[in-house]
Amino acid sequence: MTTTVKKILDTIHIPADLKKISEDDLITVCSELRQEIIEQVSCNPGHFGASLGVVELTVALHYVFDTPYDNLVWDVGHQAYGHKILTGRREQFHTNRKYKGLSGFPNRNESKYDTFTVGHSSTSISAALGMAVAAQLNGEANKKTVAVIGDGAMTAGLAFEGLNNAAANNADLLVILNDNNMSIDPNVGGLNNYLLDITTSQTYNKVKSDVWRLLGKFNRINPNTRRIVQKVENGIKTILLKQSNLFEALNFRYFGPVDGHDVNHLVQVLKDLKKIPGPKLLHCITKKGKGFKPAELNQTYWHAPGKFNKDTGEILKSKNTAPQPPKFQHVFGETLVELAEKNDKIIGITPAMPTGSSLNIMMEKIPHRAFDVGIAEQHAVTFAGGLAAQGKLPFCAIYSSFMQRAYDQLIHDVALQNVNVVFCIDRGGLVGADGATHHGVFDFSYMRCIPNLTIAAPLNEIELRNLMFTAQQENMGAFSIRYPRGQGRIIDWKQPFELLPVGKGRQLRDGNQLAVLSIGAIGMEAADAIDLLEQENYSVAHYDMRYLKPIDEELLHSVFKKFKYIITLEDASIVGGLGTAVQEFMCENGYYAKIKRLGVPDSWVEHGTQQELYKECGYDKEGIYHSIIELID
Ligand SMILES: Cc1ncc(C[n+]2csc(CCOP(=O)(O)OP(=O)(O)O)c2C)c(N)n1
Repeated sequence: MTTTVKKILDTIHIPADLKKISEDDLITVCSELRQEIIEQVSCNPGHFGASLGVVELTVALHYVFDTPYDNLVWDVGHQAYGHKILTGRREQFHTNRKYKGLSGFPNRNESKYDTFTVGHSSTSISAALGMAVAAQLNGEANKKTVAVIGDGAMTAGLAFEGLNNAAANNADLLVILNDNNMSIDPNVGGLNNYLLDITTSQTYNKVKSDVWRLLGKFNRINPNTRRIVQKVENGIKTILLKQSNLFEALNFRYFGPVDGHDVNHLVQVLKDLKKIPGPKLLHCITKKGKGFKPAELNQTYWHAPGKFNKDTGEILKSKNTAPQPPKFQHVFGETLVELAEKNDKIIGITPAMPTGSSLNIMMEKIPHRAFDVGIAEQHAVTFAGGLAAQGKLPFCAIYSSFMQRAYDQLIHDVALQNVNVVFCIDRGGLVGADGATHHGVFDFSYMRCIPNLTIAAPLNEIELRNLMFTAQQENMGAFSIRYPRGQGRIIDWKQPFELLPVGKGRQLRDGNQLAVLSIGAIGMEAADAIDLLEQENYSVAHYDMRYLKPIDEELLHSVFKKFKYIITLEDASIVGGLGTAVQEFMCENGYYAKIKRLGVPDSWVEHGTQQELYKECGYDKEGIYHSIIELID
């Protein structure tokens, strides 16, 4: 007979249940929660190391604070799996990141415990401050607000804007700095060095202990004298700590560093901090991947691994050993090095995504010309503007959805300066499991209105190489090349470079009943649909526009002269992109055709596989096939 031992975790459905557990049992709860995350993510892949690193913090926070009345705000939200499991979602957790399942990030539509929908980094301090000020205005003096932010996310300007404003507001806000000395890749920059220094610095710790020793002495003298010297004492403390602590200098009370894996100590510290009003920061030291050795040892890989064996950590690879086409990201990374070796003006820039974007290839081969600037998209773009103003040619690799952060910099610091910067817009289109926060569907629309910006999107890996080759020619100005997440289709992608004239599209297939005008790699779905239609004796023409701006007007004149039915196809919002551009052209030139625009509708698309989402939006192969037939018949 087998007996199953009931876990304490089985008794916890919501944080109120957790509060019934004795403090002595919290270590066991943490160990069970950690095991649960390992088991779940091993067979249903998602973010991993970050959630393991905050298990103790998660338990301590829900133990001490009265969530959801108190506001708990997670930064980025990729570390919130433990939070999800403790807040009523353990049973559904196997649906994490799947179509119609749980979101991989905190989401306000999913749970009242998710106070803010996230996915992009560094929003937590500002959002939490907003909540704390709202509580103040509502007269809810007992309502507490906590933001949990990683050392990587803390490198963004937005985080500092929040800190700066919080100090000015004197709001009741606790910021927990979850410092694991890692972003996805190793964290970089002055702040990272500072945090390392503060953790290990003898100067800082000496100043701190001198202050406390001083205070201890004062506390032993008689009460009257003590009152008099209290002010002096506070003054000394303030001066000494402010001189040596960045957060104290910003008017935050700084506590720590503390061991973020000692759950009992965390509980005590949080209980104490709950009683202290005003802005305060608790510096916790944690280890990314804590409790799963392979994840502790290779933290970048285990940020978001595929399926793995939960006991051994062995990665479960697909059994298909046939050669695979590369990811677009890989083609970008290799091609950039190839170009940079010949063109010494080229500089590579990534805001905190060296591995994800493959800029790490250049960082390894030509380190002095490749920069990881931290989670700082705005800075990345203006930094590129500065480099370009001095004659360099920056290739700025930024994910489409993160580029949203740097809109003004794109306009003001690059396009308006009339300098040469190449934007390699990665993860363009629907990205899949990361969902609404990460879909790169707005770039065509938000870029198309910017004067002099060239906007291109390759159909395949060879075209990506050729567009990169074209963009680094003399005086190309600001040049955006966007490509999707994931694999292309061409194994033999390393072909000799070819110049692709700016503003020129091409005909992929002739036909006479209807024309499909596509841009980007999604054109391959159209090609598949047209293959099927051809077998059924339909005659459909296919044009790859290549450039959204300048758009190929000559090509469009010839299309409108010939066709009465047109489908535009883009893996992007239909508001303002290719479809809109084609309609504008039609109206301005007095043509008439029946146009169906395929792309992302004007609504939020959640998570799922890319294919599931293309289907939902009507532009997978079948969707395109049916749209064509509907229009013709
Ligand atoms: C604006 C933005 N840029 C980039 C990312 C991609 N990203 C997700 S998590 C992460 C690292 C965050 O590091 P940290 O805050 O230290 O958390 P950790 O993973 O170390 O726990 C990055 C760069 C993002 N989510 N948002």
